[in-house]
Amino acid sequence: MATIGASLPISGVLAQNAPAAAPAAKAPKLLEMEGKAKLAVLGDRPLVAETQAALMDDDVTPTAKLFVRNNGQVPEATRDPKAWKIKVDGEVNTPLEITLGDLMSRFPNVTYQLVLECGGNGRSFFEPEARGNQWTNGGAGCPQWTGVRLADVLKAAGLKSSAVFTGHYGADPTLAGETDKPTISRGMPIKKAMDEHTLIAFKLNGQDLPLIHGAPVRLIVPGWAGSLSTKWLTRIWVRDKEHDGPGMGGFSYRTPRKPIVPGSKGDEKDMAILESMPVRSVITFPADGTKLAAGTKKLDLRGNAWAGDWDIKTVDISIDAGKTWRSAKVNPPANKFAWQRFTASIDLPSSGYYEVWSRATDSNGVTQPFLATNWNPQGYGANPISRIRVLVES
Ligand SMILES: Nc1nc2c(c(=O)[nH]1)N[C@H]1C(S)=C(S)[C@@H](COP(=O)(O)O)O[C@H]1N2
Ligand SMILES: [Mo]
Repeated sequence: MATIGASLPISGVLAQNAPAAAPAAKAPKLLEMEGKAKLAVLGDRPLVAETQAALMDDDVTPTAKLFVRNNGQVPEATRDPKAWKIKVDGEVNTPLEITLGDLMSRFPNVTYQLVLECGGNGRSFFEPEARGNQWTNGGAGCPQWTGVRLADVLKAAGLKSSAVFTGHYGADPTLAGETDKPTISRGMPIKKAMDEHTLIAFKLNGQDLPLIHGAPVRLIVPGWAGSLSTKWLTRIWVRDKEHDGPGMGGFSYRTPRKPIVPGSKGDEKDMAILESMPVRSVITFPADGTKLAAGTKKLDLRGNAWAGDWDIKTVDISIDAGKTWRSAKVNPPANKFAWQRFTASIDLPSSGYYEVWSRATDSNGVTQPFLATNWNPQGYGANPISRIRVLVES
């Protein structure tokens, strides 16, 4: 009979958010795609790949390292990007059908560094397992996006007083290959659509959008679930009520208004749309499992923290399971909705094994919990403290 000890996960109850590279964890399949780094593949059909923590060690996420999340197939590349048409209709005075070329020349072009984060980021930390792609913290990136403000386009169309919500459509076929129905179609309240950082984007890090990231044009709705940031954008429908496309109902992108029993079915009626993503920090250097030379007395670490609609106020580091905390230095964001880099130089009292924890607090005063909380069937909102393990050799 196996001993209890042998089956005990590291650090007992907290092992539910043990780093992905825990001894028992299988090595992930790595992405092989031109122009992309070897990201960890979470699914092939549709293609979903996350950025390993150690690959997130950048101020500005390089295009090669940006995670990929498709819900259907990748549409064919257009031969004439400038002729690509976007329709803006519904509760507007003057419906528009505008080519990408006209859009680029008619409205001011702006560039921001904006976090794009999958709504399910952190899902793997839920216990019991929630349905969906098992993201650790790598369903997020913060590259530079260039585009026009959605607000400018909506103003040009003239919002009617009945306008309350948007509904977004992209050109990607469903997994089954259908083109007559949307793969996913989410939408947001007009207030978020009118935020000056919500973009119709056509450049990523100064280059034309790659096909996999939505070429020739996509939405970027920073701080909220990535599913709002429609790739291969074809239409924005301005609605007089909450949008009801695929991805808007049931347990999709919704979290419980009152906590439910983990693993239970839940009740759709008690779910509310997930809006701002929660505060999160990721230690990006050193990599989990790093061995430090004997005699190492200091650990210089780096990471990123971000918090949906909010800024980061503080990041704290612990090497003793939260008994004591040290403040990290937190850089200001490049602009609103950019992630913030943190650095810390931590004294290591002796050789041996350490778990290094990072815990961010947002400008709203909300801190990352120790465990994924507010369990829900499709697993949104898991943002426990981030952890790496290091061994100082003796
Ligand atoms: N048309 C379309 N847009 C889409 C998706 C999709 O499947 N189809 N996936 C969404 C989701 S769930 C996320 S998290 C982001 C991912 O963007 P990326 O693949 O460029 O990282 O795109 C969003 N936009
Ligand atoms: Mo997503």
